[in-house]
Amino acid sequence: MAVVFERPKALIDVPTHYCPGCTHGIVHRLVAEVIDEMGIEGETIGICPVGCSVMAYDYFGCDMIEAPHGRAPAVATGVKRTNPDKFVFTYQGDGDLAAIGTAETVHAATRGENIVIIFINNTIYGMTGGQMAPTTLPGQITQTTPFGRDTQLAGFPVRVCEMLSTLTGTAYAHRVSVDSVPHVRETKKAIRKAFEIQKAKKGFSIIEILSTCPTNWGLTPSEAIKRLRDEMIPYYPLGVYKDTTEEGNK
Ligand SMILES: Cc1ncc(C[n+]2csc(CCOP(=O)(O)OP(=O)(O)O)c2C)c(N)n1
Ligand code: SF4
Repeated sequence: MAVVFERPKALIDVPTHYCPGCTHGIVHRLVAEVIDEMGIEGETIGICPVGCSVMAYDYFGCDMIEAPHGRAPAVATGVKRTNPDKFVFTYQGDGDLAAIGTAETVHAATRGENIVIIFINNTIYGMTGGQMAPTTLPGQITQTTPFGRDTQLAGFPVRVCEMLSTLTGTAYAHRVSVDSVPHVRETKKAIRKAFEIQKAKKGFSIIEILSTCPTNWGLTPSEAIKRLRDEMIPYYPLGVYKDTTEEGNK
């Protein structure tokens, strides 16, 4: 019988700790599939964040390093500069990347570091129990915004791809989603393109992936997908924000 679906080799065959319906698992699979297809598992070094994906080093078969909270782009910078022939990626949540790690992210982008950032935007701090993140939507109820995010008090959500696309050092900034099969396929293509950009030594790539946190949103997995589609995508439009490999977009 023809095999139509199997676990990517770059993912270790262990159960993950992610909650049922959490889309971290989908994104892990896509990154692993790209590593398999490019045949680069032995040449890839991933940098884990602090957040729900802190233990991604237990799941990816390539070399993995744990960075202090928010510092993954700085660690990736050092790893890539000392190992320029390796593929280096970070895997970060929105608390890690857009709160405590804002400076590291912005400066790695503006330096044009030749790394790939996989950015999971689930509009909340998942690991610590559901506090407001910089990406929390206006009106969204979290543990620290029990009456909904008040923009007068807590400001407005950060649109990371839009912000980083203004920086000359950014080669590729693309926002995707994992709410449907076509969008999952598009996400994989974007991840592959980012790794190809690194291979071609063209610089900094960020793939922002709109994701779910059913546990801290207080929703079932299918309700969480619906929220992603109905509430997150309108606020965070999908698309390519910068692509210096395209003519006329430098
Ligand atoms: C220096 C430091 N400050 C705060 C924390 C607590 N902390 C752990 S994970 C986290 C936020 C994680 O949220 P996010 O990056 O959005 O990832 P998710 O868990 O949603 O995937 C925080 C604040 C910490 N571990 N270290
Ligand atoms: S707390 Fe949220 S982000 Fe973390 S594993 Fe559970 S569903 Fe996923």
